[in-house]
Amino acid sequence: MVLLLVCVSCVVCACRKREERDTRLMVIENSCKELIQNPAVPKRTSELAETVLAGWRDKVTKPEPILIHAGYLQLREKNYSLLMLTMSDEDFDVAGFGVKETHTRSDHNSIVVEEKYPVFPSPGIGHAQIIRFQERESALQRKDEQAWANYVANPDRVIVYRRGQSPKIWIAIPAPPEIEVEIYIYDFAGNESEPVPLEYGTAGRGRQKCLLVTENSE
Ligand SMILES: [Ca+2]
Repeated sequence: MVLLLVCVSCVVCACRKREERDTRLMVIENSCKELIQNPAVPKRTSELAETVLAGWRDKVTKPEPILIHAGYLQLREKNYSLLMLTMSDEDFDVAGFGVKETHTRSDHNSIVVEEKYPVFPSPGIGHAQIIRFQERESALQRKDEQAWANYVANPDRVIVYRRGQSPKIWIAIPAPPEIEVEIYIYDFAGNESEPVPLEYGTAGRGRQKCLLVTENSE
């Protein structure tokens, strides 16, 4: 009897996992197809979308996350800007993102800023995400390590995150060649994606809409 219950439970669990993967695949297929078919999307981004799509379709769950595109929008009437991550993680456990900035001064000396932001409170993230951030205007504006350690240790972290009360996130607005910015994502198991350059606007069909919003707010 006990064995029978265990078997039924295993079958139900396997069905749920398959359904969950099918739903996630449907979402990722839509966003990847949009990127692949849009001629305005940079070749590097559409190639990453093709890699992601092939990865999901082979039905072998790979744990390494892939960041397809990292875009930003400056909201002139707000005290924050938006980071828009188009990403894929087949086991859906993205924990946060990292930022790598190179600030080159007029004397040609460079300052490199590297920070990791564990924004997501628990596994369950693996698709597109929009995150508020503060524009770093100087390489001296840095992540508050203590505030982030407190945030990660907070047992009510999920509630804090949902209320948008996580500590400040600093990201410089790219201005090459003086300021170059790359973003990558990582998961709870410690797997990291390759970095991609931070670019103005979002990827895909939303790109034009986002650009229009920004231009109209000027
Ligand atoms: Ca993962």
